[in-house]
Amino acid sequence: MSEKEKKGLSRRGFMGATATGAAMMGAGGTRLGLMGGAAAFTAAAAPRAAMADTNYETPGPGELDEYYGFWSSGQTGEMRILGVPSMRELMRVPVFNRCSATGWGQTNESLKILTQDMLPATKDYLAAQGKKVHDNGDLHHVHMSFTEGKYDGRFLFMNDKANTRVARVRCDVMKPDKIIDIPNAKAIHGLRPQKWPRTNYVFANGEDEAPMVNDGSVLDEPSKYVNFYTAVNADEMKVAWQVMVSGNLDNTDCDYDGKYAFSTSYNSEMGMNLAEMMEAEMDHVVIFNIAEIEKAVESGDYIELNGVPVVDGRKGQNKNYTRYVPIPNSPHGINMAPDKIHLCVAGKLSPTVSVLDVRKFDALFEDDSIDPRSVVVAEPELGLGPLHTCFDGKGNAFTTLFLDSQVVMWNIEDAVKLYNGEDVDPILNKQDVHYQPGHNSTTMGETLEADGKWYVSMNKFSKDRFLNTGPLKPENEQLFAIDGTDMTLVHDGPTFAEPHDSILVHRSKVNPKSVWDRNDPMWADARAQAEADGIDLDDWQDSVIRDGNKVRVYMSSQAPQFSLEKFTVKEGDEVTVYVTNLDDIDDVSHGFCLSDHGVAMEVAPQATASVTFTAAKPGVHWFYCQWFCHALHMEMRGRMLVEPA
Ligand code: K7E
Ligand code: CUA
Repeated sequence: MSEKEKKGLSRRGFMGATATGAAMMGAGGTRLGLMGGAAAFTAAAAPRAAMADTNYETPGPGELDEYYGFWSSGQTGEMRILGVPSMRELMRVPVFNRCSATGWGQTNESLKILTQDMLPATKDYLAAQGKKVHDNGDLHHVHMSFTEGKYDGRFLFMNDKANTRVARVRCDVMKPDKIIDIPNAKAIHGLRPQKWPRTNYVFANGEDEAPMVNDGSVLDEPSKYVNFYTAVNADEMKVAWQVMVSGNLDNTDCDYDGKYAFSTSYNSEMGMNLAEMMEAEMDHVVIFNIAEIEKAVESGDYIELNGVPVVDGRKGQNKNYTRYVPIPNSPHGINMAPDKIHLCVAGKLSPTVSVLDVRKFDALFEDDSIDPRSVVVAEPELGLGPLHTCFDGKGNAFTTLFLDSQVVMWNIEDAVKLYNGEDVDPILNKQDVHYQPGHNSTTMGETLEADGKWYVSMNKFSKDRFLNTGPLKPENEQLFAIDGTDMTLVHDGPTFAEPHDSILVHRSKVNPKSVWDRNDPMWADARAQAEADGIDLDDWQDSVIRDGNKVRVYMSSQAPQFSLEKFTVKEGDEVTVYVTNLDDIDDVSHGFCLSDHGVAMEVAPQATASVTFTAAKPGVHWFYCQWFCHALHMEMRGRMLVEPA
């Protein structure tokens, strides 16, 4: 028996280094200079302390994970699905990006979702570039729809900071069904679904300030710039209302009572360069009074801008739409605890997390002479560069420390006691992570069902931790088992850009289909076109329909054959190929790839997918199935014959 086995460690347990020696180190200075941050950047590797004794089994081959992890991918623009605790990557779901494998961004079905809610100005801009859609996205935050503070397994919502969009993914098939442009706002960053009574709204932060009407009539006059907070109607995926605010907006969250949403602002100064943005010691959290804003929209106290009611919630407007709570300094993450009471705001440039008691917010709106800081009930110093906080559902919080490259576990009630002058240390544990953590998440931690079993640290840098891949290094994510106040590292692995944020959802909440329903709305247009062409999509004869210079080719796929071994078109024809996958067996996906034409798409079991292109090259062109489906997968091919014009 090996040493490892004697200790009862799992195949992953050997990585469990509980660096208790590093715990309890005091926080640094009260205010971070930029150079201090740079110096802290070169933190050494974690001290490897005693091996963990606990045996944390992760699922072996063929065993299923207990949790789904829904990951954002930052600048890659896709959503990823992982199994937790194995940390196996299960799927990549293209959303804002162009995907070679699935044809997302090329198939007619995906183009419809990507373009139908695009603003006219976006369409015009793209047309001027000879494009229909953006090829990039910056997907920071994925969150599931809620009913009464719990995940309800219907939808996932996510933002695109790069192109100011919000998307919705259907959990039944794990594909987007709505992608909308947000008017007026610039760079949607923070995003949260309403928790109570259900997700009627998705709240979305505009990060960058710009002139209210950004048509070139105002340029370098920052005093005229504004910023917008957006509430999207989550059922219709239409903007319900916006609030004009002072300062930019970073992250957002909302309460468990359905009364308030709130955002951090790291630039209350409305500065345009780094020095200006860092000037003030205090920035702020903006509190949005949902009922008051709804009343304003009903009573007409708004201006309409690009079809959206915009309520004025700027500082000094003296109305009950917003309140501004001063917070040190450039606050970033804002996270509502599942105790329904405490809101944790990470200071970023301040070593503190400010804890706000949401029960005190009513008073602020009833009497605007009350000091807004009266809602702060704790402000523990936790370490350098606090960014995001998550919860174990047992009164404890975990905050990432970007500059210290650590996670700190702390007790919320003890932090409140400390703030009230009692002699208690709220810090329970500190663990090194590798390196520079941004977001973190706990199992079910942003819901009333927070169970405090696993903790994920999403780290921006891996540095020397893996084989060198050249100047561009992978990022790193780490999984800790939580046991009381102990944290044990059980997974440590590289990922491509970028493990930005995640939610960890118990698998009982999510139940996707294995095979598409034939009548799925995804290909409603294809169905309508087929009907117009006299074809029953569920039971058709192969057809090539000519309609002027448009040609529609209908075929099916069944392993290992396409129903059409060839079709003929003329040079210059606009060709649409519809493929219906008649296989209804789990996991028998086919594809349609037309060689030398840049055309490829996925056709999962029972799906119909279509793609349109111009037959610009006379000659013989092979199409083939590009999803490995059968022993005769290579033989699954056919010819497109293009007659010269
Ligand atoms: Cu979620 Cu990076 Cu977009 Cu914090 S933000 S790290
Ligand atoms: Cu069908 Cu490969």
